[in-house]
Amino acid sequence: MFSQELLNSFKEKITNASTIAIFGHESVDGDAIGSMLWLGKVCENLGETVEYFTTLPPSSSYDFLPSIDKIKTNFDYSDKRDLIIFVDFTVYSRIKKLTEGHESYFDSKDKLIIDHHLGDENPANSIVLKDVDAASCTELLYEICKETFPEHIDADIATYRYMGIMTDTGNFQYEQDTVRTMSNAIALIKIGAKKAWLIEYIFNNSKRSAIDLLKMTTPRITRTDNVCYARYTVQEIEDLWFDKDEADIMILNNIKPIRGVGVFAIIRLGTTGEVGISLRSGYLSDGKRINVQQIATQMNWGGHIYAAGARQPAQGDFETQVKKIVDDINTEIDKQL
Ligand SMILES: [Mn+2]
Repeated sequence: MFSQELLNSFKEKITNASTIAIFGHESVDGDAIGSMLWLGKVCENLGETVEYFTTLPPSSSYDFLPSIDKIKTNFDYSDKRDLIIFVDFTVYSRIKKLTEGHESYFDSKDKLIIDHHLGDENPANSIVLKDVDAASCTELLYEICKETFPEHIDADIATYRYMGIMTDTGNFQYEQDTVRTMSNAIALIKIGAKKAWLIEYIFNNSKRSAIDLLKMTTPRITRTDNVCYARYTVQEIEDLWFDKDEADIMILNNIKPIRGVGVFAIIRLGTTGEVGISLRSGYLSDGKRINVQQIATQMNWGGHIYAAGARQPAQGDFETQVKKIVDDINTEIDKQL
């Protein structure tokens, strides 16, 4: 846990601010959304003005959350904000669309950063609370908040925090310290976190066009050596009213239980000339697991040991690029075997 000094400065920064902008990383997930909305609610409870930003709108799978429409993608760089908070990421490049060309604006602002990702350099003028052993940023925020704003943990906030723990651990599959994560989850349930409601909307709420999505993507499922993968273009799935988060869950739910595969990958061609790659660690026949965080780091991004992501510019024919990516993943897997 953090030093009392660091916790005090966290509390001081938030208490003394009056206009706060909270940022979540690109392609916000349940953990980033949960972290933004709950920390924002604490600040709102303290009477502060809070705005919420990320680079792309959240997946429509989060539309059920009451405050989701508070998250905006257009930031106006005004001087009125006296505190900027990054949750679930550390470096500017994770919100590149908002920071590029505006580095001096962000450098000059007081920043609080709460994160659980490895290996990032801290930006100027920031107080950083980082614990890479935390299974989710919301879990970390819960532990920080218990020490700093215990009177502000209510059932709504507990629900946001539980959502982050639940989604980042794949509903308690990926945590590294189970006692820590389960203890935090139980504490949140006691405060009133709506577990059944979250499960209903996050895990059991797919659209009927999922049938067409599965018909399209299932024949494409391929295994090459230690990688099982599927590909799609974002245009294809948008035609079926899906976004990438929803599509990935549908596809991964079907292939991830398969034993004897090192890595599951979804490779998608975006509409803006980028190829995105989602990686999940499987179980090899001997039970060994591959560190996909390490693979993603070699491919330009990162994440966590059992779930990570990467991206690269689209180059030429998509299917040829997919095969090359799969070869690269297999090469990285071989280094770990
Ligand atoms: Mn996270």
